[in-house]
Amino acid sequence: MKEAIMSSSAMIVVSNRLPFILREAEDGTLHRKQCAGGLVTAVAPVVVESGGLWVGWPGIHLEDPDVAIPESDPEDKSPTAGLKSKQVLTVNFDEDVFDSYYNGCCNGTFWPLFHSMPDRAIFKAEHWADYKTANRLFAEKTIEALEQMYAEKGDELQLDDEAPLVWIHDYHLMIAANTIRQVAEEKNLRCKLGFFLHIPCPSWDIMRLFPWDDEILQGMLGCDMVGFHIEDYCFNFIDCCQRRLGCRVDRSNMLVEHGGRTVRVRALPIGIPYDRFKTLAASAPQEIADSQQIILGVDRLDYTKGLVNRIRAFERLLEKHPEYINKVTFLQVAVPSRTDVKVYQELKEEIDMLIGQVNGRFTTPMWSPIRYIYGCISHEQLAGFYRDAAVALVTPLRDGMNLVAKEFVACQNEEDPGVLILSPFAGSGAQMMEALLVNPYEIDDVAETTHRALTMEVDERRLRMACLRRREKAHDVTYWLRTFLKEMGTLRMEDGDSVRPTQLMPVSIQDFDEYLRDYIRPTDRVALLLDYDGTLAPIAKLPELATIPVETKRVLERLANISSVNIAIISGRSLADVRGMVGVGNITYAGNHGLEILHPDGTKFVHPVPSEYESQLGYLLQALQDRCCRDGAWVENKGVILTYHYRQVPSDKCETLVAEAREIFHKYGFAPSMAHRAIEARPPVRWNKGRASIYILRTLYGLDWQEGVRVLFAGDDATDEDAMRVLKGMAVSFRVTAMSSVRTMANRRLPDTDSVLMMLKWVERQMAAAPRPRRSTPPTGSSPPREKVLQYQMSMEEKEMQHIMANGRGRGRGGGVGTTRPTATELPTGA
Ligand code: ADQ
Repeated sequence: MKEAIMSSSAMIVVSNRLPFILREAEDGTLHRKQCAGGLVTAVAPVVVESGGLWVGWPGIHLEDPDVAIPESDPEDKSPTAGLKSKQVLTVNFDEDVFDSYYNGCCNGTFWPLFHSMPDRAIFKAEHWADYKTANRLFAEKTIEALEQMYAEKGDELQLDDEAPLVWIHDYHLMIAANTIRQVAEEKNLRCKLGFFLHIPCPSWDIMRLFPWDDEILQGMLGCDMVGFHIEDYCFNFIDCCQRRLGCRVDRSNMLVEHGGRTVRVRALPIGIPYDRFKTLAASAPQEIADSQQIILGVDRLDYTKGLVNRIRAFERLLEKHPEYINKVTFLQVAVPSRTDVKVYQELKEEIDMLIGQVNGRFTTPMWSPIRYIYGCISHEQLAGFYRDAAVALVTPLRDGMNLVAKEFVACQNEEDPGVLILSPFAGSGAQMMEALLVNPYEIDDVAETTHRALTMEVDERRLRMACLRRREKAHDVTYWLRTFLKEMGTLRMEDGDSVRPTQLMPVSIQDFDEYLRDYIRPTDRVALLLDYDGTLAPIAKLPELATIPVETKRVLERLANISSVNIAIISGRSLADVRGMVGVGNITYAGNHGLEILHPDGTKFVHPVPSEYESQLGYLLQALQDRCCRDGAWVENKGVILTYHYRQVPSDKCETLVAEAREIFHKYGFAPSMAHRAIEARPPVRWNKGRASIYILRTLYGLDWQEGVRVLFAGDDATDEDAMRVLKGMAVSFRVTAMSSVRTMANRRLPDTDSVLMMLKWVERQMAAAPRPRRSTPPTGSSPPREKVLQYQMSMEEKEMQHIMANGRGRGRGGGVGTTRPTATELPTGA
């Protein structure tokens, strides 16, 4: 086969099921059983020929998970026959977890939801938890597969081009990629990650019904490339990423920025092994009498496939065109599917009953209108049915692609072909436009279209079928694989091959036109609430090294001079520290996550902290210094907040050290707040960046600030989420993050501090468009304004907390409150 030659990488396929299932014989031995399905038909030959690996569930719960997988039967002619047992890695489950993951979440939630049938979807937190467990198990097994591949192929895989290609399939495994990526990076197992969704990707309106949709989207974005059957699904996905996650996207090049990477989104319409079906059709025995015209339906028995509507449409055809009685037969072949699920059992009963009704109503002594095969048939027999049918009714209510339509086309006789009737709600309906397209919900229309197909002149049939065949021959499964490899960058390129852009351009000022143009007009008053570290200044190894870029400082200075703009910088640093680091006049500074706020006019706000708190903090500091300041970890005392930094601790020592530190926090009565590779002790007061933001807005603009002020907030960590939550709906917020999976209340994500600079520049450009008087600026470096301290009234709750603190646990031994940390000059080489 050509496939293996074309790829420069070995391939690991990860799918819910292996391409065959295992069955136990009476004597207890295992054997393989083939099963029908789009994915297997398409991908198995590729893995076989390329000597790749396949990770999946074997179809039964094995008592011994290490039992040897049997080799295939020598008589086996299926696409998976050549797959050696050493190429297979099984994922094994606890039965209850599997049931909840597979029947509960995959088939009870995602299958109906992604097919835009939300009424049928069940949302349960337990199912979702088991889905996560299952995805983790698949990810772990994939890591084993990578290790096996590296052990066999050695260093050659380290080359960029040769890195193994991990191809994750379908809705069962939407959140496996991030775990694979993270562990593979830790273990230095280079690989490329691709995902393909075989079912439709629904619109944002439907996707958002799933309570954990952000985790699904971020899971898929863990890959380098995400593939769908058709462009419509790609645009739905891009839309979801933009609207739900706030990602920056490029629709024209189909790119999404997330977790500090650019993810390619591609339409890769699956094809069939065209030549194989053509050959099968040429030799398949004839089983249908020439005197009969056959209307054929072939499906898995599933509510998305529209079987009920199809049977009703056939009944309508016989009602309206009795001339077909005794002459036309509807042959429906249905593969049993998900037979242990109630809705599928009910569907089967409904179909049995409906077929009985129609047959009871129209059967004559020599003829019955519907023949119904409930079972799996061989591809050879299937090819014979396709070839001999006059009409194929492929009328799903919703379908990712639908391979039956393509297989039917491949099996046609060129001289006397049949007619394909196709639903526009299948992915294939978007491609195979020479078919007769019909809305499956319109029963009358389906009946009339079937009549039209049965009576279509041979010229028109030939013409339509020739176009359909040409496309399917050219865009067969090999072509699909080729486009996949090309998009993954593992195709050995030939003349004429070209690759579309794979990187988004860096964030520019124009990006903010789209985000903010409707929100901020030049005549508006604007409040900019900004975090410092990781937002205005790139994160550095030591706090004093995190300096503000000169350009950012200049823009802030100019913005601070515009009378309709107010800036507040709200940081976890102490007030004096953040003020010193930014060094721009005429703006509000808030330190210690807003516990201290200093306005440009000198008014100062200080949130009181419980009297016992400071001494308690002293004990904590001492204990941390004594026991946890090693391997590069150190403690920073910011007055009312204490931060334990472990940024420089080697990763293999981190876990133990962090656990020890957390224990000490708890021991002294502090809830450890996790920050960027740091743990903080904060006073037990209900005050955070959210409340501080509201306080600042109120002091700047008065109580009704929301009526006339446009607020922008930008921050990069969990403490900023407090502000984003409080300001939700009253501000546009940006989360600066390069992490692969982050839950955020922000409207948008930005990749880095440079993009925050672009946002500031956009505001400057926008506000500069309206002429207005400038503020008089205090000279840079002038002495700080005289401070007028505003007292804060402590609430009952805060008084209560103060009391708890004063009588609380963990009175350790005393110790001076001070700061110990390495200075910049003590940094290890290369820091
Ligand atoms: P399926 O929902 O399984 O696949 P489909 O594309 O129609 O749907 O593929 C069914 C396959 O099963 C075909 O190859 C067909 O030949 C075979 N088959 C059907 N009935 C059979 C029978 N009675 N005996 C033997 N074989 C039978 C999912 C998505 C689809 C998408 C595919 C591939 O739901 O939308 O097209 O994956 O991506």
